[in-house]
Amino acid sequence: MRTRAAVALAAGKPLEIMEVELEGPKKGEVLIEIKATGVCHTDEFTRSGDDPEGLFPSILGHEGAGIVLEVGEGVTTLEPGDHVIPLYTPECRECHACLSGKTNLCTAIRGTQGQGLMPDGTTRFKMLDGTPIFHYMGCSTFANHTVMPEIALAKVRKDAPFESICYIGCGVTTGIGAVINTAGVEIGSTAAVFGLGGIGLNVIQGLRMAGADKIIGVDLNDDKEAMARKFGMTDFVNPSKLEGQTVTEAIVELTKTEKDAFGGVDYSFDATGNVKVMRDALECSHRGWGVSVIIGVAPAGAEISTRPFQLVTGRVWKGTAFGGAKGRTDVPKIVDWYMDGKVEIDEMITHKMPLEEINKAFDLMHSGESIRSVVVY
Ligand code: NAD
Ligand code: AHE
Ligand code: ZN
Repeated sequence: MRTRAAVALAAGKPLEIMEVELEGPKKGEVLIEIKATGVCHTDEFTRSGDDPEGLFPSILGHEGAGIVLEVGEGVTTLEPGDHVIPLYTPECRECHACLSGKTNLCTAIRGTQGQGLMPDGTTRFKMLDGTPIFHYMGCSTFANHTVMPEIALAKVRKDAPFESICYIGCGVTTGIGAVINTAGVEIGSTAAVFGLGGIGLNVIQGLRMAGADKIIGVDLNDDKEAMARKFGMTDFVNPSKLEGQTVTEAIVELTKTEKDAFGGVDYSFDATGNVKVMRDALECSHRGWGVSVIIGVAPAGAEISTRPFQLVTGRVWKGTAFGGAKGRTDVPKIVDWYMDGKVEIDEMITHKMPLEEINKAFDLMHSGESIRSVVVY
């Protein structure tokens, strides 16, 4: 069939809207009509050329929601008409990782996924001249139709609006999951969140759900403060406005009490992708027990560093992918939370646009005007 897609033809170039050919689902695969997709900073990371796994031409997008149109041979858990959220972290429930109970990082198809290919080593997308187009993170939601493996689709209730729940396909789940699954934040904790964008705000939302007392938000853009306060941020620090103090010192100062001369937060989160910020996030966490979670994705060649003394004195550095969520199991539950009013999504979706205007979503991200842009097909 033919479908419309925004194609990344080369690193650093705007996406180009075009008709592409899409082959139908093979064994174990499913054809989906994508109804809406969020634009995450990770899409920009790859579009820009910073992603060591970036491939071109490719169809980016990994934060979608849609309807099953057709299932391939052997598909048993989905049927046409089902509503689904694509998963860049699949859940096969059979691989060593899934059976370990220790991680959400299913390994069933990670090899081919990272090469922009379907599990059989081929692509389903091609240009009208026959040039193959790579898949992206196993999803490619910047196409009106896509083909995905059954194990990478979460079946969700049919009354949930696509334009909102697409965000659960990455940002919402990553932010809330980082707090609940990865950090394991307890009631009464103190926390710092670096980067108050589409992920950071969901970390704040997760911290409020977990019952954190003090939630310090850090961003270079003052315009992010108001929205973050609505979601539960109690204190705001703009590192570029500090005089005679580092951001780490400012956070330590905000958390010192009469009983605690050391100060430092119980939990910190990087949602910027900047390795210097990752260091600040670790170093503002509490001596003896602070846990710092890296969410941000850093460019090829970037490395983190700190004095080993920071770890010797009890701080723990962790990372999280998709908030540690097991997609087929957890995503339908998060959709229920949204429908039951337990998590907020709509206020964070600041812009909606048709596919033809998708490049605006990247402009809005760069200018700091948006939290999340959603493309509605
Ligand atoms: P975003 O662009 O919406 O937000 C980033 C925020 O960080 C912006 O508000 C920006 O002003 C702020 N910022 C930038 N540099 C800063 C600095 N030096 N100090 C303080 N604030 C700074 O991006 P997003 O969609 O929220 O994504 C955030 C990061 O998380 C990206 O690196 C993205 O690739 C990554 N991510 C990771 C996962 C995962 O599973 N680990 C999932 C989704 C996104
Ligand atoms: N390709 C990059 C890594 C990108 C990355 O870390 N992706 C996250 C999800 S970001 C979603 O917005 C992830 O899930 N990582 C686990 C995995 O298996 O990719 C690189 O640096 O090579
Ligand atoms: Zn994402």
